[in-house]
Amino acid sequence: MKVLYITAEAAPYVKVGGLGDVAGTLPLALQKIGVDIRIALPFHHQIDRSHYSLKNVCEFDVPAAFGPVATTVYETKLGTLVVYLIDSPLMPESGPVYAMDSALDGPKFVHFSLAVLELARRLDWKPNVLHAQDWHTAAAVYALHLQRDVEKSLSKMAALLTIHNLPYHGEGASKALEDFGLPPATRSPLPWWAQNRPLALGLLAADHINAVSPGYAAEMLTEEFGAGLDEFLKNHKPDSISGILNGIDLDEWDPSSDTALVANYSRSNLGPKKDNRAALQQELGLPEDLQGPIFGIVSRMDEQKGIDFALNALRMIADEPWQAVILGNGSPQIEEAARQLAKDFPQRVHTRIDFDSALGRRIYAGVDAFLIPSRYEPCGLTQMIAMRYGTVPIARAVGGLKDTIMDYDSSSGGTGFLFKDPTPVSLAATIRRALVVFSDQRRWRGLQLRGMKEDFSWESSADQYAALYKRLVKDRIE
Ligand code: NHF
Repeated sequence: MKVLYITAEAAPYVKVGGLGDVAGTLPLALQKIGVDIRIALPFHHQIDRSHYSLKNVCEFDVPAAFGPVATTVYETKLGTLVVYLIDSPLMPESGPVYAMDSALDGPKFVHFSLAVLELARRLDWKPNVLHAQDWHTAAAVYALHLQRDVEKSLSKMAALLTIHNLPYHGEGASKALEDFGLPPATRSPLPWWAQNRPLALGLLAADHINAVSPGYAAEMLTEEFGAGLDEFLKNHKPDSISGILNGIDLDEWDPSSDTALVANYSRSNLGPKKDNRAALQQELGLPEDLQGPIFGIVSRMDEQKGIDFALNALRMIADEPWQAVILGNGSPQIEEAARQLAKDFPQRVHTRIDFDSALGRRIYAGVDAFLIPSRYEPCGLTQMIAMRYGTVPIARAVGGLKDTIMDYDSSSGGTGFLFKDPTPVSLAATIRRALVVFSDQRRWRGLQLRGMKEDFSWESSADQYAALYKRLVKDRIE
């Protein structure tokens, strides 16, 4: 079984969000259990050419309405795992990995998707699974579907599309699909408005669709979370949608060896966590005589993450003792609201508008509870990291959050606190519930220890992906 894992980002080469973490770790976990897997990645300008040893694999043109696109494929290695970096004049020389407007990203990602298929045709190593992620690579799934019945070299290749974020359809990229000769699916069960969107076409064409948690796989079929595609997905091929929970890299996220911390600790030696708490308060100028918990937020600041209403929830519980540390960047309005909270509560709140991974680690270790108020969350990695660091998550009961956090209950325990409605009132009520438990340090410690005991390694997810690949290959051959 040979798997070509195709993604817009992968750590350590280029990482914007959770997809980068997953794409940089899952293939390695799969390789470890014997899956012959390679990664294909656009050669973004953010990838430092001088840093990696690069081999030129092949060069070809990808035809387009505006003329052929000269494409060069390089090979580099992540350990022993082969990574293809695909370069072309359509790769911008500056600017972000993802533009705010998917129309600007259309040509680079549609070209990338088609170039990956062309690479698959040319390699001696013949993939029998194409594993695409999100809209950026969904055009490869659609193109494969259109071509594999007439092209022998592609006929044995099955396609899996993993959904990390359903609402991003790549709607602005329809012009690019047309330019690269990919027709809209006008006579398909897709809603008319989705028939020329890369993600929808990938969903239509994939042999299997999986979400990054079982919870989100089920939610995608509902109006609230289906991003307009719920009816289509509900009526899609039976057994063709499932969920596999993401994992985290347990070596990378380990409070007993994390060098960013002032004091290391573990489940059997939790004491030094409080030194990290005191050090964080000192670092950020927050008073150390606090009786209540410190809440942490480390997040992209956009609508999905619900930071806007979490800030209001904190205002609603100003009568209680707590502090909050907020780190992240994104939407200017949410950034401003987070700054304003710190201005209004200078003795309690520290806001840092930044992407600072070392400070992020000190926050995971130094705070008591972590706020994850997402409006939707396909999997979420921060709750798993928080629990590993003995920090109790307070999260909305959606998607992967509800799959990984057990809501506290005085008789059966639990690993965190879950709330239902994406409103300040609902979150404030849940924080008050957490404050009561925090005031009994013995019960709080139980929460911490149970969370630290959870197994969020990639192993079981990798086994599930391997089994799914096997099934897809078998179905394709039969
Ligand atoms: O964990 C990686 C990540 C998810 O919930 C996260 C999200 C984007 O929204 O799968 O992708």
